[in-house]
Amino acid sequence: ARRLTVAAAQLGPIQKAEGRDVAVGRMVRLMERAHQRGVEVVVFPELALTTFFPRWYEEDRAAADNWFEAALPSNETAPLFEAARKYGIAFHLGYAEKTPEGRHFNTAVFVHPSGEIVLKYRKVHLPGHAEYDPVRKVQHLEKRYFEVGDLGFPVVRAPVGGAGPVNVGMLICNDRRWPEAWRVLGLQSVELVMLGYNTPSLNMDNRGFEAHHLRVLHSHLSIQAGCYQNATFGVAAAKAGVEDGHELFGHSIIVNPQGEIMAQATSWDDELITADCDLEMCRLGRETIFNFAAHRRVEAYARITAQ
Ligand code: CDT
Repeated sequence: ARRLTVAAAQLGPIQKAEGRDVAVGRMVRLMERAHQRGVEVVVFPELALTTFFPRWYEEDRAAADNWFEAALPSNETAPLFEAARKYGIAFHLGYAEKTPEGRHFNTAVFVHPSGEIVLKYRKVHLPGHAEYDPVRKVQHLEKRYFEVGDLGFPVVRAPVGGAGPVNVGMLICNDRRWPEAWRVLGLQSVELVMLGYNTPSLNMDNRGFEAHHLRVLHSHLSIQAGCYQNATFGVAAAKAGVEDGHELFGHSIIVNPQGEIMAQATSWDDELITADCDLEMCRLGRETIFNFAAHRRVEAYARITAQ
């Protein structure tokens, strides 16, 4: 068995007025708890260091730059890297990235306990809109503040914990709803998909009714199907609770390659959920029903990549 103990570190709300020091302090405490439970990988949510700022409209885009990280680690995020080194824990962090060239991305990194960034991913599926939308109850301005990710869906084979090399990949929030994104990871034999999300409990688009309970169903359905159809473990960490007056539904989960939920958060607060993963479980799907080499029919899939 190749065993790996993973955790989703759900975060309760981070209010607009709260600085990164508050979020990082809470995250370090979650890493302490992870260490006590023998965790080898901790997954933090999307845009984990601040409130979910794309709900706030700035006419001048540059005025939103204070939500972005120009360097990682920085003085404010260094305690995360120190905790990783101290406890020998790898971690996944979602954050807003501003590159030296002034480009903006919704980004996640996977950091080895040594502090080395072994994988970076930039969100491809940006939901929402670029201009202020008067019909919406709450704005969702990801298309205003971020460029579409330019790194594809990379998978890297990295040493993680005691399991030896593991094929790790990442998705960010809305990406989890797109089977194509999962499949591109699956085609690289991914074994562990890490993803963070900030998802409102209500559809704020205000253009039709979507029942409250379906929001969680759609999130779990997407993650469970993605894991099953690509024979991978998935660790999905939410930001949860009432943030700036708006509710995010939480319900972080860890899923196995059979699509089963192994652990689920039950609070809207900072909460660590963990699971012991036997990575050999990925082989069953990959060598039978989802043996891609034997059973995929790419000649029938041309529409998937046609513009
Ligand atoms: N952060 C993020 O991608 N959230 C979206 C909300 C969709 S509503 C514009 C999601 O798919 O969960």
